Amino acid sequence: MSIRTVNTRPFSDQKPGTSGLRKKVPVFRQPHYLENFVQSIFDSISAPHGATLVLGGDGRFYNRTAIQIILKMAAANGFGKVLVGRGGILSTPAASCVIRKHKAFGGLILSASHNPGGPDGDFGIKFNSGNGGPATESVTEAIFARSKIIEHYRFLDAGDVMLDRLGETTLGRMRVEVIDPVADYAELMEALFDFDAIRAALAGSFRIKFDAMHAVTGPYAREILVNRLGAPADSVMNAVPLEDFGGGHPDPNLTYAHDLVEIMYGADAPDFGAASDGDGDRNMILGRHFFVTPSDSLAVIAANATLVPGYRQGVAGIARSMPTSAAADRVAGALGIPCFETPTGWKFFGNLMDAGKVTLCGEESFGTSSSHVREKDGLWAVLFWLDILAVRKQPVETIVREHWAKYGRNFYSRYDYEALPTEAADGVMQHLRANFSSLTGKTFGPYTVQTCDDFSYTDPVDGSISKNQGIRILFSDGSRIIFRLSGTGTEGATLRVYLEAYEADVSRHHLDAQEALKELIEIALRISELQARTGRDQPTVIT
Ligand code: VG1
Ligand code: CO
Repeated sequence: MSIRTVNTRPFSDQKPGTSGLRKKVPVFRQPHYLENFVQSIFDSISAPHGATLVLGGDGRFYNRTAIQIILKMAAANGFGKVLVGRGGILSTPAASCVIRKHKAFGGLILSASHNPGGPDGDFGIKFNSGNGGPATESVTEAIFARSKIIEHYRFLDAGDVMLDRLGETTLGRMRVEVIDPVADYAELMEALFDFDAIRAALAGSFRIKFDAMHAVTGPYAREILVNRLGAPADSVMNAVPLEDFGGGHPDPNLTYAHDLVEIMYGADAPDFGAASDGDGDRNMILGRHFFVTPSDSLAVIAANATLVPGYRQGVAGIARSMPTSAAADRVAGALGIPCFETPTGWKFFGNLMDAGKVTLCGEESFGTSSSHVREKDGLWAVLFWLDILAVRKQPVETIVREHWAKYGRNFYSRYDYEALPTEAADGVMQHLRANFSSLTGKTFGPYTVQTCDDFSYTDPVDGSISKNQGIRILFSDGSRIIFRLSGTGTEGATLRVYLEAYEADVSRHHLDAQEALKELIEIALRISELQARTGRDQPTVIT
């Protein structure tokens, strides 16, 4: 076994996006491509000799190959130990949990989240720090800078590591421990939630359906919901993880989780339905014939947090990404706790949680979590809802309607225009940037523009500034239209339009969100000239 220094040439396209580096599998399979990026990470994070690394992914195509390459590179770069999930599997929240629990220096998570997988699908990789959270912007920028000038990487010539049996082996001087990917995570969940209460509910007439979408949460959901909480085995559907997610799009929303949606809107629907994404960090919550928007879910969780053992002492603060609706702000206001508004992406929540400023955080993109880890956490959100339901013993719909009656309803929707030509998407954003200042004071039907800006965030903990995080058009009644370019797509550009309208009047809470937001949608299209500039009449996905 010998360590080789391999000569290489940089690629120019390894800029990490919202959640690490995401590319098509054929891009990752180019000679030296993965190796260059991994070495750029190792060169940028100053891990001490002998440090421990956590490694795992969502099991998609190329996961196993990438794990073997990374193990050999970690050994050649002086790591002392790697904790790797059995079969190369770790959901994103479980990886965060393992990094924290075992006090690792950091971890590498292999995932392209909800993007489709397979030989022509997507793959991704990101580095998480010792707090269990995605690397901050300064670290990801250093990795990108390094990737542009890299000339060598280090590699240990050795045979592959057996990933399917638990236990310890060595690779050169480095120890490799294959761990149960579920155990640490399941133990943490038991510490936070009242498993007895949930078990009692499930032993009665309360029925649930969880859709793992053939992605990583299958084994986690089986262990927690079925083995530990006693739900019938068929409560978990599409539970076997597949390298291509069964050809599906493992994105838990009303469009892609259609199997579950049909069940939850059908005759004899269960009381509670939920789904998670490719890497297990997203969640969708459904009641019988009822959809809970992710923004409302965060607000309901915050308002009911003290019903749950792990949050009995209360919530220090809430953080939400800028495009997420202000429903959580109203709960924070009522509780007298701060609410922070951050740019999109989980990396911005880490500093706030490390500093003890927030307990709960969430994004409109089906992400919710707390300071128990430093990632969003799909099953955690499901268990939080199950615990609330077990205590309150009311249907999901009643809980949400009561919430709206008390705090008002934030109608919300997101329109995604995927795979646009980059110039067309950039053109819309440039047009908006050039013109938004002239909108102030203008009136469109019942809406008057109060201010417009390009969102900029100053981290309250380290003072770092993130600019150009999305165009905001803010109306005097609290309604908002936001335009933002996605940082996770792998094909052309994706333009997201976020729409929100606040409604205090209970007699209007029954309205359909699309109906309630109709005028705002028209205003958004008019202001942005989106249809003319992109040639698209309809969005690809509406959530
Ligand atoms: C999207 C979402 C964002 C989320 C990110 C990663 O980013 O909008 O809220 O944090 O995906 O989610 P973008 O830049 O495409 O809008 V996932 O489940 O990778 O882990
Ligand atoms: Co994800």
